[in-house]
Amino acid sequence: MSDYFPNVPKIKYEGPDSDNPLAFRHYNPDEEIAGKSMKDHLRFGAAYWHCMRNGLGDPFGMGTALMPWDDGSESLDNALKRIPVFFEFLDKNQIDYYCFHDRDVSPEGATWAETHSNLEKVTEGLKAAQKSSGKKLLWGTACLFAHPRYAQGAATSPNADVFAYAASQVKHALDATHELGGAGYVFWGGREGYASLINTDMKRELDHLARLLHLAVDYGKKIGFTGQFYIEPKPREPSTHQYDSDAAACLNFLREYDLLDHLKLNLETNHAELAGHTMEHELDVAAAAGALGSIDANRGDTLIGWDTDQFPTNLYQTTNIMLRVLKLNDGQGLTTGGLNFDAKRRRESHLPEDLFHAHVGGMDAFARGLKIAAKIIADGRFDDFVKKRYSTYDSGIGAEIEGGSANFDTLDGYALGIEPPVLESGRQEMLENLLNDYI
Ligand code: XUL
Ligand code: CO
Repeated sequence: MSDYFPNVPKIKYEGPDSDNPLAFRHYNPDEEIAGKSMKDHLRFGAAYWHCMRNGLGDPFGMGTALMPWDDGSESLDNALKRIPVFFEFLDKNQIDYYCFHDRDVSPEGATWAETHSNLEKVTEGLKAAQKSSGKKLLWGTACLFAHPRYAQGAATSPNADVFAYAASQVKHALDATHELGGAGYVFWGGREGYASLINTDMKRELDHLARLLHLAVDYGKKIGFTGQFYIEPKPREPSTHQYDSDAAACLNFLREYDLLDHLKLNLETNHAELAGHTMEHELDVAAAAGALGSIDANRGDTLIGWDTDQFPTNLYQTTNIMLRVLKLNDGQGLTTGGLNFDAKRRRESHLPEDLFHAHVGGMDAFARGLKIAAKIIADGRFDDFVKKRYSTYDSGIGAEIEGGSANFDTLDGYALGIEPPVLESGRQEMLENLLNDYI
């Protein structure tokens, strides 16, 4: 194998006492936690767009990232040359999965037909790299937001020819995802929203967005794609209002348009925060609807109001996420989904090896979250507390309310016959202290 990262050895688990910054101190891929290896619980993925295509520019300045393997061109040749670099990175960092947008891996051509043929050629290259490395595709997606043709939306553009382009692009991105054995396919509606209602027919735009998703589901069936479709909520950026603004808005949309059987949610921490929620709120909303599918692992910055896509390092967040992941699907955890690092280095961290420091830190933060969450669940103190808090619904009048046999007349009679309710303490502070003990 060629060596694009000569300063970086293969990252190994060295245990908590290691002072080697390019070693895992907590992520030990084959170690069993709660009946499963860490790598099978965590299903880490890397984002092609951030690792290979993000030059680390910001609104005030150009990119800083050094990528000596990249000639800076939008040629097919350059696209093909990035593949071995990315797979060397995955191998050295012990990351089993990856995710991509069609336009990250493969450039637009001079014609639309050439654009499709570029993607087919790159897909062949990715397939060969997957085969020789054993790495897998967690999900693919189409970039329906960067090109100027999508300035007014893709599926929600007022222009039907743009809808046709978007459909055509998704068709080919799905073909590529299917060819690569992708476990999923994501829709993130980057431009599916509005800049102003003054010129917008919202109902028609939502109908069109649902139409595109139905067409994708139908086409997936036609080609035998058995992966999971996801929709990724995010508010605020880049439109004034995004139709997929948070988990609840996505679920309502999916229900209204009969799509809930076909799509789950891919939830991202920074997006939850921009929506004014915690990530655990978003996870609980999705899980309650049976629609929690996959996770884009990152974090925001409370002092900055945009999607900073920082690498996850906050142990409270990783613990809270893993508490929910461990309970998912009756304790099976993530099935088709994974923890995809939709995260980028800071503009100051411009050297190739910073990619590794970033991912090692994120993986160790989630490994610790996993271990802490497994211990919390095994001890059962939080679960017991919450169960007891609702125990008045386990029998008597509570069971009648939950079971549906109580009505206003019986509840009125019951309330008249008892002493005024006496509440138990919610004990929030005691539980927060307990959480600190585990962390
Ligand atoms: C944008 C974002 C996307 C999706 C995939 O904020 O998170 O990169 O994850 O389109
Ligand atoms: Co994302």
